[in-house]
Amino acid sequence: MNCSRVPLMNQPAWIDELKSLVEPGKVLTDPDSLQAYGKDWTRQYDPAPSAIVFPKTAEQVQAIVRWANTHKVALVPSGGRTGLSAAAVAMNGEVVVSFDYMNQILELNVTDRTVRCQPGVITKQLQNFAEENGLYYPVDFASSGSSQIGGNIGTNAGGIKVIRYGMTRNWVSGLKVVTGKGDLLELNKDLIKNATGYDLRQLFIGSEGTLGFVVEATMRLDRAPNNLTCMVLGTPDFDSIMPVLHAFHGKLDLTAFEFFSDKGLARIMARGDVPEPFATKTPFYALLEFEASNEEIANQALATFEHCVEQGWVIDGVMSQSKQQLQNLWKLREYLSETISHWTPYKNDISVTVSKVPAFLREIDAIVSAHYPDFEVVWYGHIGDGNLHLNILKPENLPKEAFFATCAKVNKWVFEIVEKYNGSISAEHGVGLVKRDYLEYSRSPMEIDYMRAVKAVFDPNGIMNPGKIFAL
Ligand code: S2G
Ligand code: ZN
Repeated sequence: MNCSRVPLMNQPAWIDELKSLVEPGKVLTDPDSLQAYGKDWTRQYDPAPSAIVFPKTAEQVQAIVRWANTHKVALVPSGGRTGLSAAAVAMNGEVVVSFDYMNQILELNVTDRTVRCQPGVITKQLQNFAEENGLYYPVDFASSGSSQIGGNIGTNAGGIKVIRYGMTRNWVSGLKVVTGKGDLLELNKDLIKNATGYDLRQLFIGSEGTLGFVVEATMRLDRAPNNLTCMVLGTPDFDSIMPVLHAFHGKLDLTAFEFFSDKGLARIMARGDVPEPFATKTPFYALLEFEASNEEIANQALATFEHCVEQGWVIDGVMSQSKQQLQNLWKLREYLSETISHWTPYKNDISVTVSKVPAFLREIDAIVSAHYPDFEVVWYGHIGDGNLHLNILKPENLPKEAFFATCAKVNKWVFEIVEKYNGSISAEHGVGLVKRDYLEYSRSPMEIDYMRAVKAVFDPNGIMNPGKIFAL
């Protein structure tokens, strides 16, 4: 059943009823708030929610969901609004449910190495809290200073440390959720081992707010890493990067293995606030990180570097000698997303198994170069996980709509190659609206039917983030 799209402004009674469910001043309908809270980091959609509501407790979230079921009003979850697939975009008069006021770290359990927190906790806040307590929250990415734990769970956020630590779903030991029916479920109870049927916690992780809302999460922490050290290596071509990965993976326990192209580096250098890694210019760069917890490991890294140079896979390179230099080298990779955002990039976030990356990227690069001869293509990503970020920069003189329309034409060919390699059309950014119409390149029609059936169980009236992941 599709819920109504009638803007709430025409039905003031509903706004008053919605206001009665939360504290005074926690429902906004002013244009600036609607604009700010009705979108995420995607640029293609014009936000048009009816209202923004700010619950402070799980009970208030339940009341809002029950209210929405009664009035068949769509609800859109809103965390840090750093998403790149428009999963948090509200453009059809929906009510946005923001967790900005459910942002408390509730309890640290040192023995279990867990932190119980509310969904509005900022990712960086959790990382800092763990560090202050001698522990480590290892899921990290460029937007961690703004993203919220609830949104990280909703999209199963990945980022730059997946090669060692996995995705967000590896770090959730318990969830409290409010389903699309308004029921409060406590999932997995923070247990390490719990073989008692379907793991509904894992079902919610990555569901992009289409099954219900996360109202509390217990996150696992790890031991703090020792003396993280980073190398940036210049490679003569793309094909040299994977042998470098295998050479280092065989000798070191990597915590990260990223890549970026010379065009990406040039955009970072143009900022003027990041030191150049070394003078030699190369077409591609690998960035790897490991724990140099003793001198033997550091020497092993240097020996492997020498081996890669002898093999012709690496032309030049640098290894961090201090925490400051480690941070400066990471800026070369982590600043990319924000830096190129000024050119309104058309993004693809695609993945294949690591063994298929060389052939896969060659085919994708050929298609993209053939169809975008006049556009600047910037490659970067988490190549150690098989995850590539393809960014096409908008020419200054080309209107956004024309640019996106031109780029979208090539999606068919790009996603046919993804399908051919059994890859994913969305490795870590989620489906939302942006990738919704391409889902069948990665998921079978039968799988999609099962997903729809699962959604119908948790959200029978279709009020939870309708139109995201799959069309109504
Ligand atoms: C990254 C961030 C978003 C993007 O930098 O790894 O996931 O694609 C991205 O710019
Ligand atoms: Zn990424």
